Amino acid sequence: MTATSYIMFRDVTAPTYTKRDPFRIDVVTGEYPSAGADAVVAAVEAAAHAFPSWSALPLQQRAGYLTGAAALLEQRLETVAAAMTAEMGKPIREARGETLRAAQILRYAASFAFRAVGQEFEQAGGGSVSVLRRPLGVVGLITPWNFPIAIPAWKLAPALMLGNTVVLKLAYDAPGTGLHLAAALADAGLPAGVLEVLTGRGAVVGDALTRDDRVRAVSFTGSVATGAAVREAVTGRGARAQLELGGQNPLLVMADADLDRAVTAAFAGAFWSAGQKCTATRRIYVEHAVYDDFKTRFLARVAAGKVGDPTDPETDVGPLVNEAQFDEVLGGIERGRDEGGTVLAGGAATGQGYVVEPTVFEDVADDAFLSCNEVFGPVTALYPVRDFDDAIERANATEFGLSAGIFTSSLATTLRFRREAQAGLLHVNSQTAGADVHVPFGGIKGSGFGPHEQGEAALEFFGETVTVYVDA
Ligand code: UN1
Repeated sequence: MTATSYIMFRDVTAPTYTKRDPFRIDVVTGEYPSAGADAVVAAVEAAAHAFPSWSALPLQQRAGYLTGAAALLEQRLETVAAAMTAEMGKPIREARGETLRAAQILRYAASFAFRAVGQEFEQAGGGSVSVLRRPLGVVGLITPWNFPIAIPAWKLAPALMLGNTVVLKLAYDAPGTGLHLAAALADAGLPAGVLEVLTGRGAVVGDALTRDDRVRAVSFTGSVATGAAVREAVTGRGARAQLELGGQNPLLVMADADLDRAVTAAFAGAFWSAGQKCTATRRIYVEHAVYDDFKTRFLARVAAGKVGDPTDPETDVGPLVNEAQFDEVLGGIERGRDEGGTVLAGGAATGQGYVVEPTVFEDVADDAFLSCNEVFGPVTALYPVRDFDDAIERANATEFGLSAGIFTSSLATTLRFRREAQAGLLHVNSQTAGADVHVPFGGIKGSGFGPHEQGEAALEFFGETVTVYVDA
Protein backbone atom coordinates (compact mmCIF):
# COMPACT_ATOMS: atom_id res chain seq x y z
CA MET A 1 0.00 0.00 0.00
CA THR A 2 1.39 3.38 -0.86
CA ALA A 3 0.85 6.22 1.51
CA THR A 4 -1.16 8.16 -1.05
CA SER A 5 -3.81 5.44 -1.37
CA TYR A 6 -4.49 5.79 2.31
CA ILE A 7 -8.21 5.92 3.08
CA MET A 8 -8.14 8.70 5.63
CA PHE A 9 -6.09 10.83 3.30
CA ARG A 10 -8.61 13.38 2.10
CA ASP A 11 -9.02 15.25 -1.09
CA VAL A 12 -7.17 13.08 -3.55
CA THR A 13 -8.84 15.07 -6.30
CA ALA A 14 -7.29 18.38 -5.20
CA PRO A 15 -4.47 19.97 -7.18
CA THR A 16 -1.16 18.50 -6.12
CA TYR A 17 2.28 19.80 -5.28
CA THR A 18 5.61 18.06 -5.56
CA LYS A 19 8.08 17.73 -2.75
CA ARG A 20 11.79 17.51 -3.50
CA ASP A 21 14.78 16.06 -1.68
CA PRO A 22 16.65 18.98 -0.07
CA PHE A 23 20.01 17.30 -0.65
CA ARG A 24 19.45 15.92 -4.17
CA ILE A 25 17.23 18.77 -5.23
CA ASP A 26 16.32 17.37 -8.63
CA VAL A 27 14.79 14.28 -7.00
CA VAL A 28 11.03 14.39 -6.39
CA THR A 29 10.12 12.55 -3.19
CA GLY A 30 6.36 12.67 -3.59
CA GLU A 31 3.30 14.38 -4.94
CA TYR A 32 0.65 15.41 -2.43
CA PRO A 33 -2.79 17.00 -2.57
CA SER A 34 -2.92 20.68 -1.79
CA ALA A 35 -6.22 20.42 0.02
CA GLY A 36 -8.78 23.20 -0.10
CA ALA A 37 -10.95 24.58 2.69
CA ASP A 38 -13.79 22.29 1.52
CA ALA A 39 -11.65 19.25 2.36
CA VAL A 40 -11.23 20.60 5.89
CA VAL A 41 -15.01 20.85 6.23
CA ALA A 42 -15.39 17.26 5.03
CA ALA A 43 -12.65 16.01 7.36
CA VAL A 44 -14.17 17.73 10.39
CA GLU A 45 -17.57 16.32 9.42
CA ALA A 46 -16.17 12.78 9.27
CA ALA A 47 -14.33 13.20 12.57
CA ALA A 48 -17.47 14.58 14.25
CA HIS A 49 -19.45 11.63 12.93
CA ALA A 50 -16.89 9.15 14.31
CA PHE A 51 -16.71 10.79 17.75
CA PRO A 52 -19.68 9.17 19.58
CA SER A 53 -18.66 5.59 18.89
CA TRP A 54 -14.92 6.20 19.31
CA SER A 55 -15.34 7.95 22.66
CA ALA A 56 -17.67 5.15 23.84
CA LEU A 57 -15.08 2.43 23.20
CA PRO A 58 -13.39 0.93 26.24
CA LEU A 59 -10.05 2.58 26.85
CA GLN A 60 -8.14 -0.66 26.36
CA GLN A 61 -9.60 -1.04 22.89
CA ARG A 62 -8.50 2.44 21.94
CA ALA A 63 -5.06 1.60 23.31
CA GLY A 64 -4.94 -1.51 21.13
CA TYR A 65 -4.91 0.56 17.94
CA LEU A 66 -1.97 2.57 19.21
CA THR A 67 0.12 -0.44 20.23
CA GLY A 68 -0.77 -2.11 16.92
CA ALA A 69 0.45 0.95 15.03
CA ALA A 70 3.60 1.12 17.19
CA ALA A 71 4.52 -2.44 16.20
CA LEU A 72 3.95 -1.63 12.53
CA LEU A 73 6.16 1.46 12.72
CA GLU A 74 8.91 -0.65 14.27
CA GLN A 75 8.58 -3.19 11.44
CA ARG A 76 8.61 -0.38 8.87
CA LEU A 77 11.46 1.49 10.54
CA GLU A 78 13.80 1.56 7.54
CA THR A 79 11.08 2.63 5.08
CA VAL A 80 9.80 5.40 7.32
CA ALA A 81 13.24 6.70 8.26
CA ALA A 82 14.35 6.70 4.61
CA ALA A 83 11.22 8.64 3.63
CA MET A 84 11.94 11.23 6.32
CA THR A 85 15.57 11.64 5.28
CA ALA A 86 14.59 11.98 1.62
CA GLU A 87 11.84 14.54 2.07
CA MET A 88 13.23 16.82 4.77
CA GLY A 89 16.90 15.93 5.01
CA LYS A 90 17.20 14.69 8.59
CA PRO A 91 20.35 12.55 8.81
CA ILE A 92 19.34 8.89 8.68
CA ARG A 93 20.72 8.11 12.15
CA GLU A 94 18.40 10.67 13.69
CA ALA A 95 15.51 9.73 11.39
CA ARG A 96 15.68 6.16 12.68
CA GLY A 97 15.74 7.42 16.26
CA GLU A 98 12.74 9.64 15.66
CA THR A 99 10.72 6.82 14.08
CA LEU A 100 11.39 4.58 17.08
CA ARG A 101 10.51 7.48 19.35
CA ALA A 102 7.14 7.80 17.59
CA ALA A 103 6.44 4.11 18.28
CA GLN A 104 7.40 4.64 21.91
CA ILE A 105 5.09 7.66 22.15
CA LEU A 106 2.17 5.52 20.96
CA ARG A 107 3.03 2.81 23.50
CA TYR A 108 3.32 5.35 26.29
CA ALA A 109 -0.08 6.87 25.48
CA ALA A 110 -1.58 3.37 25.29
CA SER A 111 -0.40 2.81 28.87
CA PHE A 112 -3.05 5.31 30.01
CA ALA A 113 -5.46 2.39 29.64
CA PHE A 114 -3.92 0.86 32.77
CA ARG A 115 -4.02 3.95 34.95
CA ALA A 116 -6.59 5.63 37.11
CA VAL A 117 -9.05 7.64 35.02
CA GLY A 118 -9.91 10.07 37.76
CA GLN A 119 -9.92 10.72 41.47
CA GLU A 120 -12.49 9.96 44.08
CA PHE A 121 -13.11 11.87 47.32
CA GLU A 122 -15.68 11.88 50.05
CA GLN A 123 -18.07 14.81 50.15
CA ALA A 124 -18.10 17.00 53.23
CA GLY A 125 -21.53 15.70 54.18
CA GLY A 126 -20.97 12.09 53.10
CA GLY A 127 -21.50 10.58 49.65
CA SER A 128 -18.75 10.58 47.08
CA VAL A 129 -17.36 13.16 44.74
CA SER A 130 -15.14 12.17 41.85
CA VAL A 131 -13.16 14.08 39.30
CA LEU A 132 -13.18 12.73 35.74
CA ARG A 133 -11.84 13.71 32.40
CA ARG A 134 -14.02 13.67 29.31
CA PRO A 135 -12.96 14.09 25.69
CA LEU A 136 -13.60 17.40 23.96
CA GLY A 137 -14.83 16.10 20.60
CA VAL A 138 -13.01 16.91 17.38
CA VAL A 139 -9.52 18.33 17.84
CA GLY A 140 -7.24 19.86 15.19
CA LEU A 141 -3.50 19.25 15.08
CA ILE A 142 -1.14 21.36 12.99
CA THR A 143 2.33 19.84 12.82
CA PRO A 144 5.76 20.98 11.61
CA TRP A 145 8.26 19.46 9.19
CA ASN A 146 11.22 19.28 11.58
CA PHE A 147 9.90 16.32 13.61
CA PRO A 148 7.54 14.96 10.98
CA ILE A 149 6.59 11.78 12.83
CA ALA A 150 7.32 12.38 16.53
CA ILE A 151 5.24 15.55 16.80
CA PRO A 152 2.15 14.21 14.96
CA ALA A 153 2.43 11.11 17.20
CA TRP A 154 2.76 13.03 20.43
CA LYS A 155 -0.23 15.20 19.64
CA LEU A 156 -2.56 12.54 18.30
CA ALA A 157 -1.81 9.73 20.76
CA PRO A 158 -3.08 11.39 23.96
CA ALA A 159 -5.94 13.02 22.03
CA LEU A 160 -7.14 9.63 20.77
CA MET A 161 -6.63 7.89 24.12
CA LEU A 162 -8.95 10.37 25.79
CA GLY A 163 -11.60 9.60 23.18
CA ASN A 164 -11.31 12.63 20.90
CA THR A 165 -11.30 12.30 17.14
CA VAL A 166 -8.60 14.09 15.22
CA VAL A 167 -8.09 16.16 12.09
CA LEU A 168 -4.35 16.25 11.45
CA LYS A 169 -2.69 18.76 9.13
CA LEU A 170 0.72 17.50 8.08
CA ALA A 171 3.57 19.86 7.31
CA TYR A 172 3.80 21.08 3.72
CA ASP A 173 7.48 20.13 3.62
CA ALA A 174 7.25 16.64 5.12
CA PRO A 175 3.84 15.03 4.48
CA GLY A 176 5.14 11.62 3.43
CA THR A 177 6.54 10.76 6.85
CA GLY A 178 3.34 11.66 8.68
CA LEU A 179 1.36 9.58 6.20
CA HIS A 180 3.34 6.55 7.34
CA LEU A 181 2.06 7.18 10.86
CA ALA A 182 -1.50 7.46 9.58
CA ALA A 183 -1.02 4.32 7.48
CA ALA A 184 0.24 2.38 10.51
CA LEU A 185 -2.87 3.40 12.46
CA ALA A 186 -5.14 2.52 9.54
CA ASP A 187 -3.44 -0.85 9.12
CA ALA A 188 -3.86 -1.46 12.84
CA GLY A 189 -7.61 -1.14 12.18
CA LEU A 190 -8.38 2.37 13.43
CA PRO A 191 -12.04 3.01 12.55
CA ALA A 192 -12.82 5.42 9.71
CA GLY A 193 -13.15 9.07 10.66
CA VAL A 194 -11.23 8.78 13.94
CA LEU A 195 -8.16 10.25 12.29
CA GLU A 196 -8.52 12.49 9.25
CA VAL A 197 -5.31 13.57 7.56
CA LEU A 198 -4.83 16.59 5.33
CA THR A 199 -1.88 17.87 3.34
CA GLY A 200 -1.37 21.25 1.74
CA ARG A 201 -0.74 24.87 2.60
CA GLY A 202 -0.91 26.07 6.17
CA ALA A 203 -2.51 29.29 4.96
CA VAL A 204 -5.41 27.27 3.53
CA VAL A 205 -5.76 24.05 5.53
CA GLY A 206 -4.41 25.23 8.86
CA ASP A 207 -6.38 28.42 8.63
CA ALA A 208 -9.69 26.64 7.90
CA LEU A 209 -9.04 24.21 10.74
CA THR A 210 -8.50 26.99 13.26
CA ARG A 211 -11.75 28.70 12.21
CA ASP A 212 -14.09 25.71 12.18
CA ASP A 213 -16.47 25.98 15.12
CA ARG A 214 -16.77 22.22 15.45
CA VAL A 215 -13.04 21.95 16.24
CA ARG A 216 -12.91 22.25 20.02
CA ALA A 217 -9.14 22.54 20.42
CA VAL A 218 -6.15 23.15 18.19
CA SER A 219 -2.61 22.11 19.03
CA PHE A 220 0.05 23.80 16.93
CA THR A 221 3.83 23.52 16.70
CA GLY A 222 5.64 26.03 14.50
CA SER A 223 6.71 29.63 14.19
CA VAL A 224 5.91 32.46 16.58
CA ALA A 225 4.10 34.47 13.90
CA THR A 226 1.82 31.63 12.78
CA GLY A 227 1.30 30.61 16.39
CA ALA A 228 0.00 34.08 17.24
CA ALA A 229 -2.53 33.87 14.39
CA VAL A 230 -3.62 30.39 15.50
CA ARG A 231 -4.09 31.55 19.06
CA GLU A 232 -6.16 34.52 17.99
CA ALA A 233 -8.42 32.53 15.66
CA VAL A 234 -8.92 29.62 18.07
CA THR A 235 -9.28 31.38 21.41
CA GLY A 236 -11.27 34.15 19.72
CA ARG A 237 -14.07 31.67 19.06
CA GLY A 238 -13.82 30.24 22.57
CA ALA A 239 -11.91 27.05 21.74
CA ARG A 240 -8.64 25.85 23.26
CA ALA A 241 -5.22 26.53 21.79
CA GLN A 242 -1.93 24.86 22.63
CA LEU A 243 1.16 26.38 21.04
CA GLU A 244 4.72 25.11 20.88
CA LEU A 245 6.81 27.85 19.34
CA GLY A 246 10.42 28.83 18.99
CA GLY A 247 13.38 28.80 21.31
CA GLN A 248 16.67 30.64 21.70
CA ASN A 249 18.23 28.07 23.95
CA PRO A 250 21.33 28.73 26.05
CA LEU A 251 23.92 26.25 27.27
CA LEU A 252 26.08 27.28 30.22
CA VAL A 253 29.52 25.73 30.59
CA MET A 254 31.01 26.34 34.01
CA ALA A 255 34.71 26.09 34.88
CA ASP A 256 34.08 22.94 36.92
CA ALA A 257 32.41 21.11 34.00
CA ASP A 258 33.60 17.96 32.28
CA LEU A 259 34.65 19.85 29.14
CA ASP A 260 34.69 16.87 26.79
CA ARG A 261 31.13 16.01 27.67
CA ALA A 262 30.16 19.66 27.35
CA VAL A 263 31.71 19.81 23.87
CA THR A 264 29.89 16.66 22.75
CA ALA A 265 26.58 18.02 24.01
CA ALA A 266 27.14 21.49 22.55
CA PHE A 267 27.90 19.99 19.15
CA ALA A 268 24.85 17.72 19.15
CA GLY A 269 22.60 20.43 20.53
CA ALA A 270 23.68 23.03 18.01
CA PHE A 271 24.17 20.96 14.88
CA TRP A 272 22.23 17.71 14.78
CA SER A 273 19.28 17.96 12.39
CA ALA A 274 21.23 20.96 11.07
CA GLY A 275 20.02 22.97 14.05
CA GLN A 276 16.41 22.67 12.89
CA LYS A 277 14.98 21.98 16.33
CA CYS A 278 13.20 24.46 18.51
CA THR A 279 15.33 22.97 21.31
CA ALA A 280 18.66 23.50 19.52
CA THR A 281 21.55 25.20 21.33
CA ARG A 282 21.87 28.74 19.96
CA ARG A 283 24.02 30.44 22.64
CA ILE A 284 26.90 28.89 24.57
CA TYR A 285 28.04 30.83 27.67
CA VAL A 286 31.44 29.62 28.84
CA GLU A 287 33.05 30.64 32.11
CA HIS A 288 36.09 32.78 31.41
CA ALA A 289 38.66 30.42 33.00
CA VAL A 290 37.87 27.62 30.52
CA TYR A 291 36.74 29.67 27.51
CA ASP A 292 39.83 29.19 25.36
CA ASP A 293 40.08 25.52 26.22
CA PHE A 294 36.40 24.92 25.45
CA LYS A 295 36.64 26.90 22.23
CA THR A 296 39.63 24.89 20.97
CA ARG A 297 37.98 21.57 21.73
CA PHE A 298 34.61 22.65 20.32
CA LEU A 299 36.14 23.86 17.06
CA ALA A 300 38.03 20.57 16.77
CA ARG A 301 34.75 18.69 17.16
CA VAL A 302 33.08 20.90 14.54
CA ALA A 303 35.97 20.31 12.13
CA ALA A 304 35.67 16.54 12.64
CA GLY A 305 31.90 16.51 12.05
CA LYS A 306 30.72 14.92 8.85
CA VAL A 307 28.65 17.33 6.77
CA GLY A 308 26.55 16.56 3.71
CA ASP A 309 24.68 13.47 2.54
CA PRO A 310 21.91 12.74 5.07
CA THR A 311 21.57 9.13 3.87
CA ASP A 312 25.10 8.42 5.15
CA PRO A 313 24.83 7.01 8.70
CA GLU A 314 28.03 8.85 9.63
CA THR A 315 26.65 12.26 8.71
CA ASP A 316 26.25 14.73 11.58
CA VAL A 317 24.94 17.73 9.66
CA GLY A 318 22.67 17.41 6.63
CA PRO A 319 20.74 19.94 4.56
CA LEU A 320 18.16 22.52 5.53
CA VAL A 321 14.63 21.63 4.57
CA ASN A 322 14.09 23.94 1.60
CA GLU A 323 15.38 26.92 -0.31
CA ALA A 324 13.54 29.49 1.79
CA GLN A 325 15.08 28.17 5.03
CA PHE A 326 18.46 27.94 3.32
CA ASP A 327 18.25 31.60 2.27
CA GLU A 328 16.99 32.66 5.69
CA VAL A 329 19.82 30.91 7.54
CA LEU A 330 22.48 32.34 5.19
CA GLY A 331 20.85 35.74 5.71
CA GLY A 332 21.08 35.27 9.48
CA ILE A 333 24.79 34.46 9.20
CA GLU A 334 25.30 37.54 7.05
CA ARG A 335 23.54 39.69 9.60
CA GLY A 336 25.64 38.16 12.38
CA ARG A 337 28.76 39.24 10.51
CA ASP A 338 27.39 42.70 9.70
CA GLU A 339 26.65 43.29 13.36
CA GLY A 340 30.25 42.59 14.35
CA GLY A 341 30.23 38.84 14.95
CA THR A 342 33.34 36.82 14.10
CA VAL A 343 32.89 33.52 12.29
CA LEU A 344 35.17 30.91 13.87
CA ALA A 345 33.94 28.00 11.74
CA GLY A 346 31.67 27.49 8.74
CA GLY A 347 29.63 30.48 7.64
CA ALA A 348 28.78 29.35 4.10
CA ALA A 349 26.88 26.85 2.00
CA THR A 350 28.78 23.72 0.94
CA GLY A 351 27.33 23.80 -2.55
CA GLN A 352 25.50 20.49 -2.21
CA GLY A 353 21.74 20.81 -1.94
CA TYR A 354 20.66 23.12 0.86
CA VAL A 355 23.59 22.28 3.13
CA VAL A 356 25.04 25.06 5.28
CA GLU A 357 28.27 24.38 7.13
CA PRO A 358 28.06 24.16 10.92
CA THR A 359 28.75 27.74 11.88
CA VAL A 360 30.26 29.04 15.11
CA PHE A 361 30.33 32.73 15.99
CA GLU A 362 32.02 34.73 18.72
CA ASP A 363 32.01 38.45 19.54
CA VAL A 364 28.26 38.59 19.09
CA ALA A 365 26.78 41.45 21.11
CA ASP A 366 24.08 40.59 23.62
CA ASP A 367 21.58 42.74 21.75
CA ALA A 368 22.57 41.54 18.26
CA PHE A 369 20.14 39.66 16.04
CA LEU A 370 21.87 36.31 16.60
CA SER A 371 21.67 36.64 20.38
CA CYS A 372 17.97 37.43 20.43
CA ASN A 373 16.34 35.65 17.49
CA GLU A 374 15.92 32.09 16.42
CA VAL A 375 17.93 31.35 13.28
CA PHE A 376 16.62 27.90 12.40
CA GLY A 377 19.83 26.30 11.18
CA PRO A 378 23.33 25.11 12.13
CA VAL A 379 24.41 28.36 13.76
CA THR A 380 25.59 28.90 17.32
CA ALA A 381 27.61 31.53 19.20
CA LEU A 382 30.16 31.42 22.03
CA TYR A 383 30.13 34.05 24.77
CA PRO A 384 32.70 34.32 27.58
CA VAL A 385 31.10 34.94 30.97
CA ARG A 386 32.50 36.00 34.35
CA ASP A 387 30.62 33.54 36.51
CA PHE A 388 27.24 31.88 37.00
CA ASP A 389 25.52 35.17 37.84
CA ASP A 390 26.68 36.73 34.59
CA ALA A 391 25.80 33.58 32.61
CA ILE A 392 22.28 33.13 33.95
CA GLU A 393 21.37 36.78 33.55
CA ARG A 394 22.41 36.78 29.91
CA ALA A 395 20.96 33.32 29.28
CA ASN A 396 17.57 34.51 30.52
CA ALA A 397 17.60 37.77 28.56
CA THR A 398 15.43 36.66 25.63
CA GLU A 399 11.72 36.55 25.01
CA PHE A 400 11.92 32.76 24.66
CA GLY A 401 11.96 30.08 27.35
CA LEU A 402 11.94 26.62 25.84
CA SER A 403 15.11 24.80 26.86
CA ALA A 404 18.30 25.62 28.78
CA GLY A 405 21.29 23.51 29.74
CA ILE A 406 24.27 23.67 32.05
CA PHE A 407 27.46 21.69 32.42
CA THR A 408 28.78 21.76 35.96
CA SER A 409 29.92 19.36 38.66
CA SER A 410 28.65 21.59 41.45
CA LEU A 411 25.48 20.69 43.28
CA ALA A 412 25.06 24.27 44.48
CA THR A 413 25.28 25.61 40.91
CA THR A 414 22.86 22.92 39.72
CA LEU A 415 20.35 23.97 42.36
CA ARG A 416 20.63 27.62 41.43
CA PHE A 417 20.18 26.74 37.76
CA ARG A 418 17.04 24.75 38.57
CA ARG A 419 15.62 27.74 40.37
CA GLU A 420 16.71 30.55 38.10
CA ALA A 421 16.85 29.35 34.50
CA GLN A 422 13.83 30.68 32.59
CA ALA A 423 12.83 27.69 30.45
CA GLY A 424 10.30 24.88 30.54
CA LEU A 425 12.97 22.23 29.92
CA LEU A 426 16.20 22.25 31.91
CA HIS A 427 19.16 20.00 31.23
CA VAL A 428 21.98 19.47 33.69
CA ASN A 429 24.97 17.84 32.00
CA SER A 430 23.02 17.03 28.84
CA GLN A 431 22.27 18.79 25.56
CA THR A 432 19.39 21.24 25.19
CA ALA A 433 17.51 19.12 22.62
CA GLY A 434 15.67 15.88 23.23
CA ALA A 435 12.38 14.91 24.80
CA ASP A 436 11.54 11.81 26.80
CA VAL A 437 8.10 10.50 25.96
CA HIS A 438 6.78 10.18 29.50
CA VAL A 439 7.35 13.69 30.89
CA PRO A 440 5.94 17.09 29.94
CA PHE A 441 7.46 18.99 27.04
CA GLY A 442 6.98 22.70 26.56
CA GLY A 443 8.25 26.20 27.03
CA ILE A 444 7.50 29.25 29.11
CA LYS A 445 7.61 32.97 28.17
CA GLY A 446 7.27 33.42 24.39
CA SER A 447 7.97 29.77 23.63
CA GLY A 448 4.56 28.36 24.34
CA PHE A 449 0.95 28.80 25.30
CA GLY A 450 -1.44 26.46 27.06
CA PRO A 451 -0.75 23.20 28.87
CA HIS A 452 2.44 21.38 27.96
CA GLU A 453 2.57 18.39 25.65
CA GLN A 454 3.57 14.81 26.39
CA GLY A 455 3.56 12.97 29.68
CA GLU A 456 0.41 13.28 31.75
CA ALA A 457 0.36 17.00 31.00
CA ALA A 458 -0.99 16.13 27.55
CA LEU A 459 -4.25 14.92 29.10
CA GLU A 460 -4.99 18.35 30.48
CA PHE A 461 -5.23 19.93 27.05
CA PHE A 462 -7.20 17.19 25.33
CA GLY A 463 -9.73 16.56 28.10
CA GLU A 464 -12.21 18.53 30.11
CA THR A 465 -12.47 18.09 33.84
CA VAL A 466 -15.85 17.10 35.23
CA THR A 467 -16.61 16.89 38.96
CA VAL A 468 -19.33 14.37 39.85
CA TYR A 469 -21.15 14.53 43.21
CA VAL A 470 -22.93 11.28 44.03
CA ASP A 471 -25.28 10.90 46.98
CA ALA A 472 -26.74 7.54 47.84
C1 UN1 B 1 13.53 17.32 20.57
O1 UN1 B 1 14.32 18.19 20.93
O2 UN1 B 1 13.87 16.14 20.44
O3 UN1 B 1 9.79 21.44 17.02
C2 UN1 B 1 12.11 17.65 20.31
C3 UN1 B 1 10.68 21.18 17.84
C4 UN1 B 1 10.22 20.74 19.20
C5 UN1 B 1 10.51 19.32 19.47
C6 UN1 B 1 11.91 19.07 19.89
N1 UN1 B 1 8.80 20.99 19.33
O4 UN1 B 1 11.84 21.23 17.55
